[in-house]
Amino acid sequence: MTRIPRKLEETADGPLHSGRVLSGTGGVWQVRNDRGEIRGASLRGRLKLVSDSGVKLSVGDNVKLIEGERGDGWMITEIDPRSTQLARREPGGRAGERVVVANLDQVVVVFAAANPEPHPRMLDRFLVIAEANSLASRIVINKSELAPEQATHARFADYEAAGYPVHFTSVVNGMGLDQLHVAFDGKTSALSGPSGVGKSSLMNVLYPGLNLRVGEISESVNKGRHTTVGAVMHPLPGGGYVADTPGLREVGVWGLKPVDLPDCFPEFRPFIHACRFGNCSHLSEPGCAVIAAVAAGSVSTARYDSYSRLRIELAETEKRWSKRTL
Ligand SMILES: Nc1nc2c(ncn2[C@@H]2O[C@H](COP(=O)(O)OP(=O)(O)OP(=O)(O)O)[C@@H](O)[C@H]2O)c(=O)[nH]1
Ligand SMILES: [Mg+2]
Ligand SMILES: [Zn+2]
Repeated sequence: MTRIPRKLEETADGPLHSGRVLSGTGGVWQVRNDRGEIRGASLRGRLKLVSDSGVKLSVGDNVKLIEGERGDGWMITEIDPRSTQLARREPGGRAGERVVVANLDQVVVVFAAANPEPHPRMLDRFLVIAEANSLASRIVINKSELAPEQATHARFADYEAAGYPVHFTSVVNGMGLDQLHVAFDGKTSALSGPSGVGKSSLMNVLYPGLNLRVGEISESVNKGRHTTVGAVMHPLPGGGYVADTPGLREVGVWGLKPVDLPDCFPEFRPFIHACRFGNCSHLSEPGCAVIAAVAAGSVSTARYDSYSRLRIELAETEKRWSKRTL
């Protein structure tokens, strides 16, 4: 197979430009080029062969483009190597990896202080998924005006202690919006969190003109066809992108081995190599430094509880899958 030269500005096919894939799940993709133009693009024939054998094009990919033959769109001639990727297991529990967004700088997990009530166990799952994909996370607690400030801060103190930046915001009174704006600018962020917490409202108030739909039950509209609903990247006026990732609520901790879970809890890291047994699961072993840290109050009981639940879940999943391949 002939390689397409990466550095050339001009090829036999015409001018080569760079772009970023904004949306699409196969077939036609929406791509934004380095001049800010957005058009439909399809994979060039020989890239399709490559994608059949492994690397699939994903939202967030950086690509090289040429004019399509009929002049009505672009052809994607090359997919640049990815710096990061957020992957999830196939819906329905089937084994297999699916890249949700490529080249992310951070995951921004949004919950509400109230209405709907935040579920810390769900937040922990989102954070583990980000950690397992080696992505930095940022937590946003929106609708802050609906709950007493001190109580809300106390509720999320575990996360600040673990080293996660936590933003307390309100679309209603403007609290925390300036700092959040700075956190998004110039970066590629994946926005996730439960329905109704105000993700779209936040983006609309931070970036007027994005016009994301607010208050619609976006998830239920897509119910039953989650497999075809992919992430959509929105270019931000000041540079950077934000990716809406519907269906991320169903994100599984696919491919994560139980032994890799402790490292996905940043506040465990100082302790995980200090246990008596090298293969300590930190669930019940004598001489476990993590359990000791929980008892001493250096690691939060709630976070440890999330860890032990997830660890057991992952061990069960692993067992089921290994049985299936026998
Ligand atoms: N009180 C209060 N309400 C808010 C705030 N932000 C958003 N809302 C309201 O919360 C509701 C849900 O907001 P959305 O922005 O649609 O929520 P979402 O997270 O995008 O929801 P999905 O798209 O379903 O995932 C709307 O009625 C908003 O007006 C806030 O800071 N305070
Ligand atoms: Mg929304
Ligand atoms: Zn241990």
